[in-house]
Amino acid sequence: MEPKRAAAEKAVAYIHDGMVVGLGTGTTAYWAIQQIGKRVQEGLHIRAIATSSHSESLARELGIPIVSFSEIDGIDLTIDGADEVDLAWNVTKGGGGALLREKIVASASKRLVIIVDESKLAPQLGRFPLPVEIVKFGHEWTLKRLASLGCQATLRTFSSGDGPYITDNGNYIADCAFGRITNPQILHEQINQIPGVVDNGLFIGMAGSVVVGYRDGSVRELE
Ligand code: ABF
Repeated sequence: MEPKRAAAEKAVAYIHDGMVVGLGTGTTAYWAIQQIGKRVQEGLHIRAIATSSHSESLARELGIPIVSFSEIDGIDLTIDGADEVDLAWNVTKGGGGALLREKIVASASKRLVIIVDESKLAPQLGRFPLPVEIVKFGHEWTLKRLASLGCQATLRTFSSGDGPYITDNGNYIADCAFGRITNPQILHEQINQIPGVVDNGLFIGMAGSVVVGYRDGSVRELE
């Protein structure tokens, strides 16, 4: 089985009846949503909150009951992908442009299970450009402030070239190539102090579990 799918299906086994489940975004989370949909069709009773309009549409197609934050007191378990995971389980997210809703859902979750293939494991964060959600107004200045922290900050555009990428929340994404992030906690604080920044893709100390699918076909939860 493909490593991302193996990690996703192992994590979905943690879900039990009555849970409120956070649905991640990305190609790994896609397999988790597919497996959750299968279990719902087999009788699993859950409610779910999605971290993106794309994941919500997929979940609805599969018959997964979608709720909003107005209908729940919290989330029991969120399963989501990542772009990088370091040795302390700090995570870079947002390559899929959903970092803000992902962080809100993760922060409301009793347990966040990160699902990745082994290519996402890194001794230190930074190889993957850090996504930062920024508002449109003054974004040119915000990009300059981000660059002054020591990165190459570029405005994410649609792959079709049709202008800046717009998030589900109507904001822009700046991709910030730091190369190496020696202190993710400090960088997280520095970035979020910049006016115009909504949030960034550093998830510090939020991952409760990390499940990894390997190329040799094995899958395991990191200790
Ligand atoms: C999402 O999953 C994003 O935060 C992250 O960028 C992406 C990882 O990509 P994939 O699972 O497609 O490799 O949660």
